[in-house]
Amino acid sequence: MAQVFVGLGSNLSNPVKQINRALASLERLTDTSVKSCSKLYGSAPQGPQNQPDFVNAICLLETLLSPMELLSALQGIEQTQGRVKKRHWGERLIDLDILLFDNLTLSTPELTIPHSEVSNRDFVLIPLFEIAPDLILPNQGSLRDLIDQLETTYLYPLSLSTDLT
Ligand code: ROI
Repeated sequence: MAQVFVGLGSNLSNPVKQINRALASLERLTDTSVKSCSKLYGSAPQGPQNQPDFVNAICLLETLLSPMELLSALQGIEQTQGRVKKRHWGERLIDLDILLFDNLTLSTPELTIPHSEVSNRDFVLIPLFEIAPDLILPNQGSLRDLIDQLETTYLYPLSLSTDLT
């Protein structure tokens, strides 16, 4: 079983509902189970500022799927849920990213693991810290140090948990 951290983000059409729908779909994936989930966080948009705040969360999966199989499963969930990509770094209904896949490093045109933006995104690092405080990232050191290096954070807990926690 591989341990995989997946990031969830949404800033359109009731983001909390979108995140919970995606989590329910993750629970139904073959050969995969959802082990834990962070709380939901509100976060100021990275990229263009003239879009709604995001809701972000992280969950830990255990899976027998390969990275590419998991990627296409996540893309399937995004498609069924109705992913709309309006502009680069713009608003989205649901975004599911493979952040870490065991200690694997992988760089192909389709998939980069660890996700290239993990180490500088507060909306990834802080929810990740909530469920895996002792995590060491391949080639990037400890999660704790990465968080210490964040300059500012624009993250606020939503005092809501996912339907699964
Ligand atoms: N900004 C925040 N705060 N959260 C996201 O999930 C997110 N996702 C993105 C871009 C548009 C880069 N900005 C984001 O893809």
